[in-house]
Amino acid sequence: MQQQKINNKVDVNLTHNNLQTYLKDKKEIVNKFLENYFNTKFSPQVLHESMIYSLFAGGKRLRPILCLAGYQICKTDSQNILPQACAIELIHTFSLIHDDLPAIDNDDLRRGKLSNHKKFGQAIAILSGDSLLIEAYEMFLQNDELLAPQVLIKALKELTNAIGTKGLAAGETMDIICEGKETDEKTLEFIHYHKTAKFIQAAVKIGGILADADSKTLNALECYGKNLGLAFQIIDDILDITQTTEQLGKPQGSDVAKKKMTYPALMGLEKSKEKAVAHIKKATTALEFLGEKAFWLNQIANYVLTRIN
Ligand code: GRG
Repeated sequence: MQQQKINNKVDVNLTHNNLQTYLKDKKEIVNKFLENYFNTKFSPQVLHESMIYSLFAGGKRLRPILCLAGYQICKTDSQNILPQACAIELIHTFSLIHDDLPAIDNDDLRRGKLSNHKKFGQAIAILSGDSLLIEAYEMFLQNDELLAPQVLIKALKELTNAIGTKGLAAGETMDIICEGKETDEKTLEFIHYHKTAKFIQAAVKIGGILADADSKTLNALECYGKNLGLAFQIIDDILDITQTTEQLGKPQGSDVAKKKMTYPALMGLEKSKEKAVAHIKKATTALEFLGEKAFWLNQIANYVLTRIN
């Protein structure tokens, strides 16, 4: 095991020789925690089945991984914050289930499988989405004895702020009401920031908050997370055009079919890619003062640009 001592305080674990193994290992840790958590069946059985159907349909686990990586800037014992990191994945999965519903995006495929309502019907899909959101709060409050109460409350505020009327809910609403309309870049950035980037930003910042990072580090994580999230959504829009349904695990071209407002629609593929690159540059620049401690966050930033699904 190769370990590197950074500024006499923090050990950065460099056991992974490349990003793919790092992402794979972290994904396994997240999946194991989630499997244990949902191991006990509850009644009604169909609610449990529907929740775990979407939760274990094969997501990348990017948000919990970002949370763990944000924490590891300052501390090494990241297993202590697995409940908080994994709670973020529950909320993400809830948002995907509801996003696919006929009343919202009406998509039949998600993560390479039938979307939740196609498998279980709309009523169960709505209820299992709601249940994942609520269960996330219960999960987030696990291991609370390991964290100072003020730290946990600060992290919870960050999370709630990212998903409610100042975040996910607002972004998704704007996305829906702008469908088929000509909108400007400002509106598009509002949609992207609120429906995607703010939650990604919160994931990485919550890691920093739980590690009791200083304000300079938290500001840097905030800038990194925002720009990473904006790049992530631009690349998502590009992949919707350039990849196959098989590669995406969801219908190809669905943004175009729904006349969604996207960067490729506004400025074309090349300019969109340039914009994503510029956001990634901003994200990594924000972390420069952290040096090697930001190694994995920088690697993840490059991955966001080159991902294929
Ligand atoms: C919070 C009240 C409230 C409502 C939720 C439905 C909804 C409102 C929001 C949906 C927002 C949404 C689906 C945004 C898209 C974000 C995005 C790019 C998702 C894909 O993320 P990946 O690629 O997916 O990380 P995997 O499957 O890998 O986890």
